[in-house]
Amino acid sequence: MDKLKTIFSGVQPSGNLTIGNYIGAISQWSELQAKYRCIFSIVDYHAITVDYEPDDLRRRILEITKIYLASGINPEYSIIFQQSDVSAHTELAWILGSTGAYIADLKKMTQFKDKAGEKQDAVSVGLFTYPVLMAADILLYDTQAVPVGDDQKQHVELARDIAKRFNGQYGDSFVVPEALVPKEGARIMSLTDPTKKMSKSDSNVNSYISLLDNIEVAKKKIMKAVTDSGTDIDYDPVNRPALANLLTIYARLGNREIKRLVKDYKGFGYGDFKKDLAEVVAKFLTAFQEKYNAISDDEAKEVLESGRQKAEALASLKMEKIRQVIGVR
Ligand code: ATP
Ligand code: LTN
Repeated sequence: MDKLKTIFSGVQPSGNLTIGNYIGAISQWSELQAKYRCIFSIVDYHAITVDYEPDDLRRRILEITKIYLASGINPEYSIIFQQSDVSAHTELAWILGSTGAYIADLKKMTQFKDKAGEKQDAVSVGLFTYPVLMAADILLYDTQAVPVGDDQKQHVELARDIAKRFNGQYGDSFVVPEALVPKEGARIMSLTDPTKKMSKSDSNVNSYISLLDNIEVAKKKIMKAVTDSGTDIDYDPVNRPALANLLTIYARLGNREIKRLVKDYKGFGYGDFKKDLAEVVAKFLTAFQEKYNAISDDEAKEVLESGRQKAEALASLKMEKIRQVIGVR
């Protein structure tokens, strides 16, 4: 029998998850779990690389666990666990940081450049070495594919390079992973500025729709979303990126094809389109939040504990091999 392909992905508990996170990453995951061995982590050690409040972090870890469950990730098929529960992640990150990862690579990372901005020397070392911990997350489980949004492709590429270098130096030890990016919706843009990606840490709350937003608030955000010049409904990401973004959201949350939407809205204007989109978003959020609210904290904690045991078992086997090949055993 073929060895089952392994899928690994994660989200940092660093803000209110948005429909961008859902469309770009999480919605793919539940589809994959029927066919592959899937491991989904709440990557809490990534979330401490920028300013945060410990109480918020604690609350968000459970919140994201519930969001995974409400998105259809089934703990009977998939492993759901908290990164800090399996210390092999930070151990392997140290090893990779000392072997396959180079400073020159990390300096090229767009996310680091964006987040550090002008003050590249005054941010935490963790923000800089963040992709090495991410590579450890992935490589630890012999992952073949990593379902993520477009912005994380570069980090997965780096994990590939790190794996190849390590394998070159110590012999075949890691599977070289690939990013799995959705064809449509890999980069949902901000509702207030279609040149920026929708981000849960944006200071302007109107730029994103959180999965847990109040329904009326979410509808207003859609109605207020910026649009391009023009009046008809057409899909043209280059010249009309704001409308293209709204069409993508409509298609993905409303289960419709963009081509079909463009046909259906022939003769209608932005106002009608946005009103319908607000309803599609409201319907999606209502159903999502109903599932989310039905999950208790205790249930989420149990899921994390059972995931911890499974992930720990896989990770400790792998670490034993890695310790041997690098010569500390
Ligand atoms: P932050 O802006 O706080 O860094 P984020 O919103 O980018 O956070 P992450 O935790 O970094 O969220 O990302 C979780 C997953 O969601 C990743 O796979 C990422 O590629 C995906 N993702 C994030 N934002 C978007 C977006 N706007 N469109 C599509 N996918 C996205
Ligand atoms: N950096 C990712 C979160 C992340 C991740 C991972 C994603 C950490 N480790 C491993 C996939 C696989 C982000 O979305 N910001």
